[in-house]
Amino acid sequence: MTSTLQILDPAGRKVGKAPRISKDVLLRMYRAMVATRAFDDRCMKLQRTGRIGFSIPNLGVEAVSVGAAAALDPETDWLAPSYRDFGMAFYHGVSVEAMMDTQYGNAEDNARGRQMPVHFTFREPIRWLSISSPIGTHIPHAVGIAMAMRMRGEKGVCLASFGDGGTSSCGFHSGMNFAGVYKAPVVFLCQNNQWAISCPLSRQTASESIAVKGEAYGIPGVQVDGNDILAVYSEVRKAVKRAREGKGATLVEAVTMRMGGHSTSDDPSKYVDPALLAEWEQKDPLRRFREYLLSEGVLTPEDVEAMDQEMAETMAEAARKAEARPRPPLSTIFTDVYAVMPPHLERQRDWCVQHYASRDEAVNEEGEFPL
Ligand SMILES: Cc1ncc(C[n+]2csc(CCOP(=O)(O)OP(=O)(O)O)c2C)c(N)n1
Ligand SMILES: [Mg+2]
Repeated sequence: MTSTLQILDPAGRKVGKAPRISKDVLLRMYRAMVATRAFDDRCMKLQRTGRIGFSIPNLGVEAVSVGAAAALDPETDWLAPSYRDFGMAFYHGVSVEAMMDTQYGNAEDNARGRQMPVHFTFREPIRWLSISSPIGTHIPHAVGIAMAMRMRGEKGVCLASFGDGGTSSCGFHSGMNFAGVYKAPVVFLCQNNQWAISCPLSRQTASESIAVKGEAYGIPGVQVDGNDILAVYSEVRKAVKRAREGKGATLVEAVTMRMGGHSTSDDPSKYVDPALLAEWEQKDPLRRFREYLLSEGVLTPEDVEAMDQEMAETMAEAARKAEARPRPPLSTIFTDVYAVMPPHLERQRDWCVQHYASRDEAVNEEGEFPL
């Protein structure tokens, strides 16, 4: 039987052996969780008021992303995250402005608006593989990154994060199998939030747990309480250490609950029992960690209030700035594919920009598209 590691109970009391973490890192973890919740809240409001097109609720799953991110070393490691991992970016110090630029798909967005909102890509402060919409395709990519690092003699580890639905993808099986055979320095993190859009876990797998699936590939699988950031951190840190020492991959299943919809295009009230949400609200990961930090004297009630206010203002300000930035010029849909653009693409680009300008569709000389 799979057992679930818990270090903090839902009231934030220590019930297991807490990993040694400095006060600075504990505070950094807490800040990243608060930032995630505030960013999520602002993005939901921006989408509901028609300012951005789309977002992915991260409510309730913050401890998984932040706890795992805190176990990685940005000097050496890679992240291959899912779209429900805002906390990984915040923990590693990605700026709120850079995140908001992607939400708006403006000219400063790293993907220049060619990805959907939430599909972040960053080169720094940590190497972050561009998020892919197809479920599970990034899992073998992560194994490939890990293998490449090993072949180059680098000490890095790659962490792939995916959902419970992702474990039914071909990418999950081929990635896990390859990593098992070759002992790739990779960590598989499954955010088991009970749903794949409206498909419940009971329809996703007949296995007793996700963690147990590791066994079939010769990979250790562990299950942690995903609303307990210390439990997530503790197991992912062990998995990272193992991978770095050349002992191969680990599958970490973090059991949590998606407290919002799948995306802003979803209406979970059609299929989620409110009683289930009420039950999980009692296990809220942010409140749990806050209670622990207050009881340990790492935080004061005044710090909590000041940080909540600071984050809400930071998110609103970043949204104002991102909204004021220009859209990417139309011509950029032709860039960033070839190092040297082939002549036929140059001709198509020139035709495209001139065509829209000639139709008087408010395209400026930069070719900015009238969305
Ligand atoms: C290959 C593929 N099939 C279907 C979809 C449609 N789709 C988008 S998200 C999603 C659910 C994924 O669930 P899970 O892996 O549990 O992640 P979660 O959204 O819960 O974080 C599905 C089916 C897709 N993007 N890619
Ligand atoms: Mg899921």
